Amino acid sequence: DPKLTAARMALEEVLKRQPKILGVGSGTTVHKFIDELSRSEFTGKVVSTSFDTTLRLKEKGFEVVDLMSVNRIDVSVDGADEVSTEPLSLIKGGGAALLREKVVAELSSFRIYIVDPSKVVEKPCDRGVPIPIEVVPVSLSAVTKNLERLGVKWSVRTGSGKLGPVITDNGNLVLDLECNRAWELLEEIKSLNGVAAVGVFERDLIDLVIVSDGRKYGKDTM
Ligand code: DER
Repeated sequence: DPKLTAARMALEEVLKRQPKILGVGSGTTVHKFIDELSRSEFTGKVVSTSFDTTLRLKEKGFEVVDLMSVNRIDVSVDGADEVSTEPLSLIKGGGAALLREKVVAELSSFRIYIVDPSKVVEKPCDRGVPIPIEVVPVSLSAVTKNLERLGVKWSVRTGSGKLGPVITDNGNLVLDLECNRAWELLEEIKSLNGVAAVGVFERDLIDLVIVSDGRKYGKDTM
């Protein structure tokens, strides 16, 4: 199971660094990491990036510390929807947890991402996944009007089990943007009034990407 393999490789890195506070991302690869972490000798505190991760950590008996109450995080582990290598960057937000994931990454000293080989491409957008953005509901019309002005195709993310749009853990909406045009306009999109987060993590938020086939990108491991 490549997700389990990547999770175990990340756990090894984490235990080497003996973090007092560990940031835990979201998604199915991170689910495997949480399972492995719960069976390890890790004794630190954890901060979460989603209700899903919080409930899973709580279920495993971890003390989940409120993200707002920490000033810094030692190490974080998260997944990604696309890893491009030229330049090294991530597309995240497939699980609609992008805002808190980016907060954790910005507070963390060492950020580890775990992916299976299907996520790794050479150029941004090669994988064909959209770029998610988190939008404050009241600003939806203004944001979509601006996206159309910029020539960016968008769609409101709808989920299963609920009619209408996905609502994030922060009470916001998610728009999925066609990747190529959005990639060219990342700074403009980030600056639109009502856009709370953009699901692209660039080099400054990446320390180590671990692929389950053994490839590693970013800073050398310790
Ligand atoms: O939303 C995210 O960025 C998550 O990390 C997630 O999309 C990762 O995907 P996975 O479920 O394949 O690990």
